[in-house]
Amino acid sequence: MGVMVEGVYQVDDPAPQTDAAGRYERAASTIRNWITPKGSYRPEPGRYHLYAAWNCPWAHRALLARAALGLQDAITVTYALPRRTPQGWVFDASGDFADTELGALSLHEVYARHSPAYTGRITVPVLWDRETRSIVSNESADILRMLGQAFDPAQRLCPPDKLEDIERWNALIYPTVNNGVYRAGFARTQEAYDEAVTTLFATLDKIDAHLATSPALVGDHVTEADLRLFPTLARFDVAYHYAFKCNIRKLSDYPHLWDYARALYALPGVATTVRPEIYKQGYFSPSELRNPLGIVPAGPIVDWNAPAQRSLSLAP
Ligand SMILES: N[C@@H](CCC(=O)N[C@@H](CS)C(=O)NCC(=O)O)C(=O)O
Repeated sequence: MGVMVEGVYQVDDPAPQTDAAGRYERAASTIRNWITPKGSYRPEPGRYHLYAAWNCPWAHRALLARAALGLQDAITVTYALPRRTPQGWVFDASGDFADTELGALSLHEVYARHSPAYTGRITVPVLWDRETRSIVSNESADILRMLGQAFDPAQRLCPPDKLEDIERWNALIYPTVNNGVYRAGFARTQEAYDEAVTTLFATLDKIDAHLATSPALVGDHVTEADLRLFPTLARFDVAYHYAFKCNIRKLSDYPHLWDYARALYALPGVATTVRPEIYKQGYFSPSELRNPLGIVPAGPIVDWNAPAQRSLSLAP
């Protein structure tokens, strides 16, 4: 993937993504505006458009918020082709991967429409505002939070009285699990990998123990914390376990975590956001470091439709 400097897309990415000890470091998001009732970006159905990619777990957060809150009609989506190209994320001219909003052929064109002098990485998800013709945000955590705040008067994904617990789980799960799988997969030294994989499984063990007695991460109902964990779980056995060497255990080896993951999958709308075959194609696409021949493995077969013992829903 390349990077944009002063509005010019550079195919060769000069930015180092690992530190001196070989640890992977994710670049900070660059555009972080917020939808608010009285600001420039107001919560109006039909006003916003999401740029996503099926294989991206960060974009998956935004797709989950949209599905869980029933915002499919209020917020439209364009999906980038789920593979890496020298031009970064790209779109087809027509079909399932066409940009129905701006007719762009690459995501860097969308960033350039937002700001002709844009400098930074070209990442999904992007929340685009049709009215001001600008990007509201390219930070998935903010998009998930703001969709819940702006489009759900009941604030079910992040109830104020649960905020502290939600933030506590988020603060543990982001570095060790969501980004932890990348820290394992993109590590450039044995030590960096060992550190990432150990902390990843320590957190998964802890969550599994918690879910033995708690239906969801925070109490009985689904919150933002669950929607942030789910994208990593959805990709775990088909992608991270093998492609990123996160193989101490599989998700399906964890009795409670696996039951909980299937209960989240069974929430209305969630299954439509999960594409295991696309995850495989994406994570096993040719990579000089990780998969030079680009051969995509056949398995494992993961049965997401096996009924869960618990049933989960958003708060009433
Ligand atoms: N902070 C961003 C990270 C998003 C991100 O890293 N997306 C990846 C895809 S999974 C991407 O677009 N990478 C392209 C690049 O870094 O050049 C967020 O959470 O929204």
